[in-house]
Amino acid sequence: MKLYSNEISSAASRVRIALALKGITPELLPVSILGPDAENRQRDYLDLNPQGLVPALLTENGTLITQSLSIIEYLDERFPQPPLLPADAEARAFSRTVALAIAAEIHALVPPRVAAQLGSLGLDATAIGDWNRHWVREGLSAVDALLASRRYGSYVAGDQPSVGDLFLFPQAVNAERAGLPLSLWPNIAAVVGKLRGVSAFVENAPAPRK
Ligand SMILES: N[C@@H](CCC(=O)N[C@@H](CS)C(=O)NCC(=O)O)C(=O)O
Repeated sequence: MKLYSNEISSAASRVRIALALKGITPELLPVSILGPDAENRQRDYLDLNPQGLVPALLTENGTLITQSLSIIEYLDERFPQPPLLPADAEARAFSRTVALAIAAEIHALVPPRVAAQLGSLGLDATAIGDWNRHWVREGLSAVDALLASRRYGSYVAGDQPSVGDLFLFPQAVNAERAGLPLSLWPNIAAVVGKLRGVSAFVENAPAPRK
């Protein structure tokens, strides 16, 4: 399998962590995502993946699977051990709730394409940074409250990492880099503290932007 990826991408980080937990080493195909010449906006990549985003997984059959949650669930169905969704249906729903609370309500508001559009509307780098921190702070505060009310174990949804953890860890790492300490969110801090003991997470965290 081949993974279109970028080292700074938190969405690609989720998939790299899943692959590492499954013991799978894909061929990594780097796609640049920053600046006017970013490869993800070029015709070649858009012909392959019309959304122009990473990650995208190319299976051995030549099928391209996009969207990190779809890729992770595909991997989990094909390679069931260790499972990335809890056995209990309510815990499974909660794990996906946390994943989507991050992917749909935080990450979708702060990727490079949104920053570029805000810049073209006249916002400067300081204002765009404030925009990003606002949505991350608001979104992670909601996730922290969810975790406070619905913890199923020491990770997001049980005593094993599951999809919710795969989405939480990269977002939390990037929040700290943006100047938002995890001490703001004690429940997230506790889970991320556990995840820092799992090499698949630590070794596949998003790299800092240079
Ligand atoms: N919902 C998508 C989000 C993918 C996404 O936004 N990836 C970012 C990198 S973290 C990207 O490719 N950004 C390029 C851009 O914003 O132009 C997923 O979960 O895979």
